[in-house]
Amino acid sequence: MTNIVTLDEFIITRQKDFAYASGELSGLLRDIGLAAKIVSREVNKAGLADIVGRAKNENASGDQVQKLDVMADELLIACLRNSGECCGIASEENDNYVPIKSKSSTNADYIVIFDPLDGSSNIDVNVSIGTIFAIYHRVTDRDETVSDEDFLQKGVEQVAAGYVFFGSSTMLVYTTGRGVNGFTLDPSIGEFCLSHSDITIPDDGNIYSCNQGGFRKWEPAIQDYTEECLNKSFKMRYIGSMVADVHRTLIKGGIFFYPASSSSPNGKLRLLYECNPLAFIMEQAGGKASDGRQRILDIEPTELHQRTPIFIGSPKMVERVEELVASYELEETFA
Ligand code: AHM
Ligand code: MG
Repeated sequence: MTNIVTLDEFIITRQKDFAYASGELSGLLRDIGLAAKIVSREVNKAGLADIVGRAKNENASGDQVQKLDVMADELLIACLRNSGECCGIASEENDNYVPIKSKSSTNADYIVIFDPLDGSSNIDVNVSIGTIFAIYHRVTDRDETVSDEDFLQKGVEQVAAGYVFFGSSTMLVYTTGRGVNGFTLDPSIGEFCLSHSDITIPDDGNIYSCNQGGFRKWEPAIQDYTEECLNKSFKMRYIGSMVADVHRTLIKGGIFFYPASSSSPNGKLRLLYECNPLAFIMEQAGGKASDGRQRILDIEPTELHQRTPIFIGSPKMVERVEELVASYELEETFA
C-alpha cells in the first residue's frame, strides 16, 4: 500500500515551519477541513434533498442566495465558532463581519474571511462549485471586540488561504505562504489525502478563461489581449465558477480573467473572499494576480464586499495584460 498522508497529518508535520507556532493555525485549518467534509457531503446529495434552489433573501451584493449557500455559510460559522481559534468572520453571505465571542475564543488571534459556496448559480445544474477562505491575524488587541481594521487588511497580510473544490472529486488546496498543496477527499475513509504536493503553475500557457460575452464592454487593452489569444488559436475554457476556472489554470497554466466593464467598472469578483485568497495561492505556486494595473495582494481594501477586476494565472500571460494596459495609459498621457 502506498503511504497515505492525510490533511491532518500534513498540517501537524508542517506546524514546525512556523516560528513560535502554538498550534492555533493548525487547529483552525483542521476545523476548516472538517467543515469542508460536511459541506462536501451536503453538496453531493444536493439533488436528493430539499436544499437545491433559491432561498428567499438576497446577500450583501444583491445576488440571489441559494439554499446550499446558506447551509455552507452556517456550517462554516459553526465550525469556526467551536474551534476556539477564530475571533471573527466575514463572508459573502453576511452584510457585516460577525465577532465570535465564546469562552474558548477569548484569546483567539485569527479572523477568517470566506465565500461559503462560490459559483452558486451553477448549483441547480450540477456544475462544479467551491468554498474559498482567507485567514489573517487580527490587528486589534486580543481583549477587544474585532473591528473594521481586522477585516480590511491587504491580501499580502494573509497567513493562510485555500479553497475547496467540489468537482468530479472534492479537493482542498491551501497555502500558508510556503508553497501550495492539494488534497483529494477519499469518501471511503472520509479523509483528505495529499494528492498534489508543491503545486507550481507553468510560466506560460495556451488557455484563456473569461466570460467573453462581455467583450464589447471591456477597455481596449483587454479587447486587444483577447484578440491576441484568438489570433494564437488558444483554447478557451470557461466554467463560470471561479474556483474551478482558477484550479484548472493553476494545474494546466493559462489565464483566468474577469475585467472591468462599462456596466461594472470594478468588475464582478470580490476582493476579500474571492480574489485575495486565490491570488495568494497563485503567487505561492509561481503565478501572478493583478487588476491590470497593480498586484491584487497590494490593493488597500475599503469595504468588506468590494469588487476588483482580476487577471490571474501564468506569469507571462498576466504580464502581457499589464503591458497592454500600460501602453494604452501611456498613449493617453501623450495624447
Ligand atoms: P457568486 O459569488 O455569486 O457565485 O459569483 C461569482 C462567480 C464566479 O465563481 C465566477 O467566476 C463568476 O461569478 C461568473 O460570472 P459570470 O456569470 O458573469 O460569467
Ligand atoms: Mg462568490
